[in-house]
Amino acid sequence: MTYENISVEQRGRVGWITLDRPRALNALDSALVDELARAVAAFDEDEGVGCIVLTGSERAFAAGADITEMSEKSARDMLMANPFAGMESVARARTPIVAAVAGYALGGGCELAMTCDIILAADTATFGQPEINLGVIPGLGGTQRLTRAIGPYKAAELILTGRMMDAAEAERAGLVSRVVPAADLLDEAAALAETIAGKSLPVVYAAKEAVRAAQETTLAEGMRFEKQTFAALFALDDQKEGMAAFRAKRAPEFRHR
Ligand code: CO8
Repeated sequence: MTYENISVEQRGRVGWITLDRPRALNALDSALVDELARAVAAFDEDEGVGCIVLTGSERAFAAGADITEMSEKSARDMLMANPFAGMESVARARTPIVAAVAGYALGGGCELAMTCDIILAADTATFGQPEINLGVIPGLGGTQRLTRAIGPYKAAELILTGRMMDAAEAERAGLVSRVVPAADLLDEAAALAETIAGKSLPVVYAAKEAVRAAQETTLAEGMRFEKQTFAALFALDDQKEGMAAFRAKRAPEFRHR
């Protein structure tokens, strides 16, 4: 597959997707989002890939949806032909996705990072939902995912004012799992992704799905889902291997698939 707005590479069991539209700070236009959706789907279908890293440039992970492309659209255009439908397929991926964020992650860029499972931030990262300054509100999950991630009061402040937060504040707020020096971001993301990709793939899928369920269901439903999934994993060779390895005091050798 050829891409114009992203670059794609597989290193071992990790799939790398780099947003590469520097002239617009990786702003998400429909062409970029389509390519991103295709690349994620291709890695997601490949059992040789156990984790995906999504990153941008040193200056910007993504500075939002493309304002130039959007500015003249009508309400009808936006309702009838969602140009960002591809974001939903990123959100649906079974494979865990690590967002490695340096520079701006604003608007749709922050929302794209929140579509991923883990957000690792360089100390240069800046997060925000500045749509209010454009006369709109977040439209790709910002009002929902940011609110669940950092709580309603801080999310309201950011969404109502358009204020940006730096990496340290984002980590304190719980949006970011870890902040690392910018120069180490890709190495840290690689190490994290390789660790995940070294686990049993069906168990990783199950763990991701269960954590996602916590965002979408009630506690009672989520607990039921977890209990069923936990029990079902005892049908896998990898459960037998993981527990046998523990008892034999050796490292497990998961079959991965
Ligand atoms: N869209 C299009 N072009 C952009 C965007 C963007 N979001 N962000 C930056 N660019 C372009 C600039 O226009 C500029 O282009 P040019 O050189 O041709 O003038 C180039 O990138 C470099 O940007 P700046 O010169 O502005 O760089 P600065 O370092 O001065 O500023 C900022 C960097 C602060 C990131 C600034 O560019 C900025 O504020 N960008 C816009 C951020 C923003 O408002 N993002 C939210 C967009 S709206 C959104 O994401 C809603 C998504 C919901 C969609 C729902 C659909 C159903």
